[in-house]
Amino acid sequence: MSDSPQQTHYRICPLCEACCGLEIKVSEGRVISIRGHEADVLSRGYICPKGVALKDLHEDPDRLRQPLIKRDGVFHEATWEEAFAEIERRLQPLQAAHGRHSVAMVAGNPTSHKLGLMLYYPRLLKALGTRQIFSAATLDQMPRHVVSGLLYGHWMTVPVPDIAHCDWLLVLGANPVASNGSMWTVPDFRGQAKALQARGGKLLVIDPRQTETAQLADEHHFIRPGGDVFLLLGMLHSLFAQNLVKLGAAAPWVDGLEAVREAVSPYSPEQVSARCAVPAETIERLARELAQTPRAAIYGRIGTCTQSFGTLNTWLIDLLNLLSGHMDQVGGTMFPKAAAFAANTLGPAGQGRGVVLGRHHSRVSQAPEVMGELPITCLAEEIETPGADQVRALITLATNPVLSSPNGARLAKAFEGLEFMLSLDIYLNETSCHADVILPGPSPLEDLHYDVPYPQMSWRNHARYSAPVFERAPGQPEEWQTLLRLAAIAQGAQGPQDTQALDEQLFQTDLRRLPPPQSEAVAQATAGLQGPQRLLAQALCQGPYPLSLAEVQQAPGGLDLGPLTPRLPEVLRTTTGRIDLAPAGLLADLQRVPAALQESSEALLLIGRREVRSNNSWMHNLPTLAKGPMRCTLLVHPEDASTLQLQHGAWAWLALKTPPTDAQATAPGLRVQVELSPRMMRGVVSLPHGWGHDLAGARQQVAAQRPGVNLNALMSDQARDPLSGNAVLSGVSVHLQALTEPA
Ligand SMILES: Nc1nc2c(c(=O)[nH]1)N[C@H]1C(S)=C(S)[C@@H](COP(=O)(O)OP(=O)(O)OC[C@H]3O[C@@H](n4cnc5c(=O)[nH]c(N)nc54)[C@H](O)[C@@H]3O)O[C@H]1N2
Ligand SMILES: Nc1nc2c(c(=O)[nH]1)N[C@H]1C(S)=C(S)[C@@H](COP(=O)(O)OP(=O)(O)OC[C@H]3O[C@@H](n4cnc5c(=O)[nH]c(N)nc54)[C@H](O)[C@@H]3O)O[C@H]1N2
Ligand code: SF4
Ligand SMILES: [Mo]
Repeated sequence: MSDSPQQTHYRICPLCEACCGLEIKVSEGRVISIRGHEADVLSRGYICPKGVALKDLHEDPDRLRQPLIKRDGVFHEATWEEAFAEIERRLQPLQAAHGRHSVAMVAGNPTSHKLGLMLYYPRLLKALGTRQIFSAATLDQMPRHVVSGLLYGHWMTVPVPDIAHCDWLLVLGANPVASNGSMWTVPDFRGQAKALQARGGKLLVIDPRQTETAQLADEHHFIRPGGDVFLLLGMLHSLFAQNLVKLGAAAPWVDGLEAVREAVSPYSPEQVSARCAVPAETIERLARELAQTPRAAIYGRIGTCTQSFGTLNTWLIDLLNLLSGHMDQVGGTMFPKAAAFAANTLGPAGQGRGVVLGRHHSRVSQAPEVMGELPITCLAEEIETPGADQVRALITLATNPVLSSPNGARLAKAFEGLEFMLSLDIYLNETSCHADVILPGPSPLEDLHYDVPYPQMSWRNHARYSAPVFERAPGQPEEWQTLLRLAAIAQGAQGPQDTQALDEQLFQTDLRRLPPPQSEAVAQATAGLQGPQRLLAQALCQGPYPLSLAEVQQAPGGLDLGPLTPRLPEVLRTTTGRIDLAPAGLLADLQRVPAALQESSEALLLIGRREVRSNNSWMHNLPTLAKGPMRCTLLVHPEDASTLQLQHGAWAWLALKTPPTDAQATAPGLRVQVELSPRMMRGVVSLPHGWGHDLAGARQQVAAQRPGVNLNALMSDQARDPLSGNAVLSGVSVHLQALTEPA
């Protein structure tokens, strides 16, 4: 059988935001090899170990291939029809008795990497009609969406560094060498950064840890966790003080410069230096270099978002790019132009409806809705607290909040109190084990692929499509079909449903809303298609290039749509057609800063970290990634360790300095293994999230062998950025104490 034909498939990796193009060799239905695809227009051959691990994921015996139904506390394999019947039997009476808001929905990170999930999840939400909508966005980038909405008029109008032409790049609170980038699709960041350096440019990193990215940089400065707001205000102050403010290409379109000048005037570098632990001269110099380098950009990411000042930080970063004349400029920070699905390419150019925040509020904490969602840190209380619209049923979609969301133990307990829980997940894990029914998706290699959000944030414009590598297992629906079936159940349908007919109905309804010339073009572009492919063909035809699906499909390495180009004012969708530099809500939030500036910062602070062989909470079950040293360790600076009498490899007790009480109580502490690291800032320790695979009920045999500890069992769900609802996950005050037991 050794002469059996080998096939080569090209497909996009669905595991992280780098969206690398892969070359997958297959023989007799098995993966032989996975490499980076050299001819891919975006990633040009780059790959990381997780891409290679798609083989393990496809073959993982623990990956679910059948629906599971829990009866008397035990999961049993079921047919798809049995599973849908059970959901119908349990969900519909709850909706009828308690109303639509009694069903909550939580979506996780992989949702944004799946075409079918991205396009059909909104259909399920609409069918449910619930306001109890949560996602990982409020553990992550919600501040970015808020600022994009307020300044440029759409949540997804995200400026990214034009790294191909930039000569000075300041990275703040991000570690793209390990994370492969976020809210910025830039496969092979290391290669791009080295090219920048090779042309005489400079990479600078500001981070409480000397990260893998910092080790590559020309300059690294420690910052006291949570100190970014002070540093950024100091830099803006310094731009004004040194008379360096220039608006460049954005000048004709901006308002509010005087309001910004006034707002930052109290924060001289001398004033803020102690609070961020960056010397005043450095703050001044950074501002000067930013303004005086013709092609320069600042990029901030999750370390700047998961703080109580997350939205302010994101705003101040954009202001620095704008006020140094680098916004929308080649080599500065630019707006990608995606071939499909980008709201900032649709409708009248240059003006739009803008965004509205707080259209409703959460029932218990009164947290404002943002982008249609409530903060995920409000989920537990919405389940626990009696009253009208109490959450009684929950649907989770590709998410593991017991490990990924603060106060995971409280969530796990709340899940046990639900009247019904459904998980759409490919594993029986720490979250889905609480469900009554689990519906698995296909293996990623059995799924077609086109990225919806990431081309909107890519370093270069492109359009890439991948066909499935393998056929789906018999009986396994595509996930969009599962979502449509659930939408029908949410609307009261009984018994088996024809998902193709449902899809047809929804599509035709949408088509009728288009004006005749457009509807004809769309009908033509989508003829003979269905499901996500049809919606993709529609989006490509309505997009700014415009393209046919066939054109994209016929380019195995993707279509190169060129470098980023200036887009102001066409990209704007604000009501005024202008950029308000100083939105009232942001100016008001700035009122919290003076008090924070006075706070002392003596405590030991906890931050997280990412490591290239890990992916949040869910790839620890794959043998090729799980090998090597234990990654769930607490990094401690050797001098801090010596003060605390901690040895390398010893066990220590990590607890919150001010633990929450009563219902909000988190784990009293975590038993963590200490790893000495001179790369930590003094007074700061680091523990990664997504571990703790020793909880009863999960079925991930490899992960359970080295479970690690769940950082989010310790984290409080009470700390949020008030504007975005984003959780505070970094810069938390902790106690650390040596334990005497042997390792
Ligand atoms: N303390 C702390 N906590 C954090 C963070 C932090 O920095 N610090 N980071 C936060 C961030 S940025 C994020 S995005 C969140 C991520 O948190 P989540 O959104 O919960 O995502 P994951 O932990 O990656 O879990 C993904 C789940 O999707 C399942 N899955 C994978 N592929 C598929 C598929 O194709 N279909 C279906 N149906 N399911 C699938 C996996 O089995 C897993 O259960 O974690 C957050 N939590
Ligand atoms: N290998 C791997 N890759 C991933 C993931 C993963 O889990 N593993 N997760 C994916 C997801 S969901 C996301 S959202 C992205 C995130 O991508 P990144 O934003 O690059 O995430 P991190 O690597 O956590 O980098 C955040 C950095 O912020 C620093 N930091 C912490 N607190 C502060 C602070 O107060 N101020 C400043 N200036 N810095 C601070 C941390 O030390 C850390 O180096 O990564 C994605 N890629
Ligand atoms: S960096 Fe790794 S995980 Fe991310 S898309 Fe590329 S191969 Fe996949
Ligand atoms: Mo994330």
